[in-house]
Amino acid sequence: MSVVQQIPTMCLNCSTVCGMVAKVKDGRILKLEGNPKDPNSRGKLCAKGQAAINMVEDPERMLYPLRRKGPRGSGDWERITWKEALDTLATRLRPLRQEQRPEELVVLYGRDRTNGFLERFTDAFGTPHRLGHRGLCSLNKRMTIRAALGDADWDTPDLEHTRFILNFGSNFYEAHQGHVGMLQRAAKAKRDGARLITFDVRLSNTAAQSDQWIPLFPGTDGIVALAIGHVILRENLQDIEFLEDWTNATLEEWRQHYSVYTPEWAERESGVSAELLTSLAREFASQAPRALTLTNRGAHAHENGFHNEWAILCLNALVGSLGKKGGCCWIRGDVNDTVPQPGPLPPKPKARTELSHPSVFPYVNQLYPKAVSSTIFPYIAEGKAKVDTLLSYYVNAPMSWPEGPTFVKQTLLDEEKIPFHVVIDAFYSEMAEVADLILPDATFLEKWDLDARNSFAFKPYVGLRQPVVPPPGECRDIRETLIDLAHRIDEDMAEYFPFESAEHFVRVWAAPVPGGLEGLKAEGMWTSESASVPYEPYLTETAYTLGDPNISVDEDGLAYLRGEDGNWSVVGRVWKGKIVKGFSTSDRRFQCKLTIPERDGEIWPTYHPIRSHQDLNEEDFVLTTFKWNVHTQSRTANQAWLTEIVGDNPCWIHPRTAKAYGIQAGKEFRITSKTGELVVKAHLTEAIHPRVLAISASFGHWQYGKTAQGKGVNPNGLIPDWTDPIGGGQAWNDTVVRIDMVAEAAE
Ligand SMILES: Nc1nc2c(c(=O)[nH]1)N[C@H]1C(S)=C(S)[C@@H](COP(=O)(O)OP(=O)(O)OC[C@H]3O[C@@H](n4cnc5c(=O)[nH]c(N)nc54)[C@H](O)[C@@H]3O)O[C@H]1N2
Ligand SMILES: Nc1nc2c(c(=O)[nH]1)N[C@H]1C(S)=C(S)[C@@H](COP(=O)(O)OP(=O)(O)OC[C@H]3O[C@@H](n4cnc5c(=O)[nH]c(N)nc54)[C@H](O)[C@@H]3O)O[C@H]1N2
Ligand code: SF4
Ligand SMILES: [Mo]
Repeated sequence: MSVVQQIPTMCLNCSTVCGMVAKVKDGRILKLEGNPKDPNSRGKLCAKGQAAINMVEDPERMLYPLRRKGPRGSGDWERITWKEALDTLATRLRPLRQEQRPEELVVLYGRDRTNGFLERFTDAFGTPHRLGHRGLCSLNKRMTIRAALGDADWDTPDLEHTRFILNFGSNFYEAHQGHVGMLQRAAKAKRDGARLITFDVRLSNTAAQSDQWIPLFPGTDGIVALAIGHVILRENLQDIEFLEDWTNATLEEWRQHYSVYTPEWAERESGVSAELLTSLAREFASQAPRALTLTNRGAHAHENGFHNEWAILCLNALVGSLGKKGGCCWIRGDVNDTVPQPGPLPPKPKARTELSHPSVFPYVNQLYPKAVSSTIFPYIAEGKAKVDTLLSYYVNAPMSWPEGPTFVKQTLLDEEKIPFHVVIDAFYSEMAEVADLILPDATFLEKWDLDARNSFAFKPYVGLRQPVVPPPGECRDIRETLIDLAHRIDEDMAEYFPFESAEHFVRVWAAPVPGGLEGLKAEGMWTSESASVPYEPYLTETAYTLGDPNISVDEDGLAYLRGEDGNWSVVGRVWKGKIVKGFSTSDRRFQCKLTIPERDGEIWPTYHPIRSHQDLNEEDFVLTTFKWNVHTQSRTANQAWLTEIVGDNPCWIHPRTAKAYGIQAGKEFRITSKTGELVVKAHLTEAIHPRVLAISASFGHWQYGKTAQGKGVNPNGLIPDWTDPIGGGQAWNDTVVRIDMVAEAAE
């Protein structure tokens, strides 16, 4: 009699990477459940995680390597062997190295979570072009946190212990990176009496679970935050000690900068009443330090996103809740911080190109190189970068890039600009459609990884992703594909891939984890109990003492150590007679002022109105696109259990707006923008700002299998490629659209 095996692994139906246990019988997955040993998700899985069985069993999986027969994009393919496929690719790539032009290999990746393996490949190859989707996703926020705090590029709010949450455009009950860990802690805090206030242009499921939903005009989160700061300072509610000791300005300077941002000005811009903003400021300060802000793409996916994020982060500094219990905290979350990549590691390519370091984004190049995404396709199209081969992995640019179905798809079809395109995918995606060679990947339930993310338990941990069923057909784990490819390219590359299989690689990588790979195979997770991160990490004492002849302190309290070469380097700040670590910034304090290459002099968080919103007419609206709890951007649309829950994306429109245009519920209408037009179905709802139209992402596939096709619309043709000039993030939520006409009634 066959038994049911319980195999721990990690979900990857989105990038939250929850610990999971697969119940498997006779080589089939019966059920996917949460792994209670995951300190972050604590045994919970969302609907997407549970539905991942649909992904594994998708009858339209690509099972064999395919080579294009007809013109690119024609859909005419022939099956080839792995040997032919990898030999073709190696033969194409080898000369790029031999002829010293390795940068002509461009690797584009999405939310792949190979956590360093793809980088090993591009580094060993010698190309600086390992380019991702970060600029489409979270770059403005990460830039702000890195610039102002320095220690991390992401916040980990201490939701469990908080009393008050001011949420600016994070939909953490259904999206946000890490929401399964977040929302259960926020829900507990709410049960314990905490209040949650959500600013959103739409009544998201998070707004619906909040004590108050405050609709605001798009792109105005920054001035709302600045006005809340204004009230805090005007009414003397700030944490003076924190400001004076741990920010790089005096209270007087803070007061001066914030004096112009009156709640009345914020009301005129955002539509949120001055009275409400004043009372929120008082409540936020009165609950501090157990008060925090939350943000995500609602606040930062704008051309002023960097400043918005910064203004919001500064609220935590103002009331002294940075790094405090129940406040705005942070912890590094990369698995490589806990278990470093095994050697031998290739050197980092030194070349910098316009594609890897676009010169119009000097601050991004300084703080977060290779992260601007919106320049990739325009620069390739304009010939600013010479491409020989594009290798795409886990990314569906024609679906999910701005102008994806139009300009991006056309660029991908251009065989002069992109002579060869190889796609590693598990499904026949819109990216695979425009490939020359397709290599079938194993899905996450069939492959190996170590993974982790910033933990809301504030404990570093390591999780294992292991195959719970074998890959079907000839599908292969990408690690094995890349090991094999490296060995076929040349001996020098092979040197960095001394691994027999993906399992062998992960075994070597996991060796430093207590119990090693075998321990992880049994438990799925290892959590470090000793290294739990304390509150106030900036007060951590260093090993240096005042009076040491090799230590010198300047008039500003910065402590320097004289190295063996005689040079002095900053090691901390003097605080209450000790040398403490401080923040990882140039002067070891939180930065409310910054010097950036784009501007002369110092800048503070400032309100920059969205330029295209300045002279909107009556008939102009702002388009928002958003994520549902049961879908990921483009990978879940073929998972039938999920499309049964949400299988369409009509356009949210306020009934007053609809009435003015004669649009009825369920009927079609046309919207246009400067880059495209789209016919959508109307979803009439008061749960949206009257000046906003909202369409969810995840639909409108024209490939990706029968379940995905024919459902909803893809709004990305409407959304121009437009970027925050400082943060480098795509301004998704600024798009101006018009209601053009009322089309024929839908069926
Ligand atoms: N279910 C699900 N979860 C996911 C993902 C997924 O695809 N699906 N993807 C993961 C990834 S990669 C990401 S980046 C995160 C994104 O996570 P979030 O940023 O939390 O989600 P979004 O839906 O992109 O945007 C959040 C909200 O911003 C609102 N909004 C739009 N404009 C404004 C504005 O001007 N001001 C304010 N205050 N709000 C505004 C939208 O209505 C929306 O509700 O989610 C992660 N988790
Ligand atoms: N309009 C609009 N556009 C957006 C957003 C939005 O909110 N609105 N959000 C943006 C954000 S935040 C992000 S992060 C991006 C994400 O955009 P994408 O990176 O395109 O989205 P994913 O859902 O991660 O799916 C990527 C692709 O990975 C492939 N895939 C799925 N499973 C596997 C597998 O097992 N192996 C391999 N090799 N490939 C697989 C599939 O082709 C899938 O389409 O989209 C951005 N685009
Ligand atoms: S949030 Fe859901 S889809 Fe994302 S990793 Fe966790 S269970 Fe999987
Ligand atoms: Mo994202």
